Amino acid sequence: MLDKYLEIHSEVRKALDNGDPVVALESTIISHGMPYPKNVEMAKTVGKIIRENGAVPATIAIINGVLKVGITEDEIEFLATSKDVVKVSRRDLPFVISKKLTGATTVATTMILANFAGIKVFATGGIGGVHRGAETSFDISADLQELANTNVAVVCAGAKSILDIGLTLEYLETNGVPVVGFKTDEMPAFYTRKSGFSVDYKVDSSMEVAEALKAKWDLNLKGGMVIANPIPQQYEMDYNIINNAINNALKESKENNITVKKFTPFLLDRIKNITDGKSLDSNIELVYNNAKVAANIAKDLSNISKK
Ligand code: PSU
Ligand code: MN
Repeated sequence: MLDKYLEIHSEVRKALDNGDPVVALESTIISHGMPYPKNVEMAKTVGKIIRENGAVPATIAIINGVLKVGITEDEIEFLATSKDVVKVSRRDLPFVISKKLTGATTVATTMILANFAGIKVFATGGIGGVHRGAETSFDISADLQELANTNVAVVCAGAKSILDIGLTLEYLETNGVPVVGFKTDEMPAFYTRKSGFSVDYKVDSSMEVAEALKAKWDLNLKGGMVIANPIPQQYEMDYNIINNAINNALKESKENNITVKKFTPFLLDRIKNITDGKSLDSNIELVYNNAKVAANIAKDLSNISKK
């Protein structure tokens, strides 16, 4: 039945059949998270980094209603330039398929499709979370419920402070999602290495993550894991500059009544302009850093699963 909807790239399928390491990548970051042409450059480079680190990249998207695991460079270019790409979360999937639309997958939807294909590890920039003011807006990203339910590990640079990081961590705890710091005790805040919040566990190697994932899934403890990997120091932003930019962007989003799907892309774009593009450069570098860690986790997981 799945075959009717799902198309797995031959190289990805071959790796999965052999139990070789594969890393999933999302496409919302391409279509809605970064401007052209940097989005294309980022998407291509991240694939290269995963290969250099011994895994096969699988960028996930929906093209004319077909769920694609592993897309071509032409398809990346299309997703990066077309204005008609839907931002697809779990609730959008049925209609994007039935109407044969083209869509970019969020963290939640990338996890769903990765899981359909049998991919266990996914690299991105940042996950969605509980937004500031969620007690009145109810704006909590569907990414968190997906992490609670779908068996895919997500390597990210923590949660941005456009979110309420404390509430995001509480939500994940309630839903049984481990949040681990990669070589850190502290939850990173995307553009900065520190947030003031602790993670549940500090890990010092990709093997430690792989062993914990294996135990989790051997025991059918359903759901994913957040591996929070701080941005490299040389690309980190100044705490005050980035937080001023975030606060200004939040104010503008209120004035312009930006909500729901448009909210995160609007904020990212405004923060980029307020910081003269510096936030975009940091964003790209942290994705590269996550790709490397994800490839290593995928390799270790593949090795211990083959034994
Ligand atoms: N954070 C980023 N860049 C992004 C996103 C988050 O720095 O592009 C995207 C991811 O695809 C994530 C989605 O899953 O935004 C969350 O959107 P929302 O808050 O609408 O659930
Ligand atoms: Mn939302």
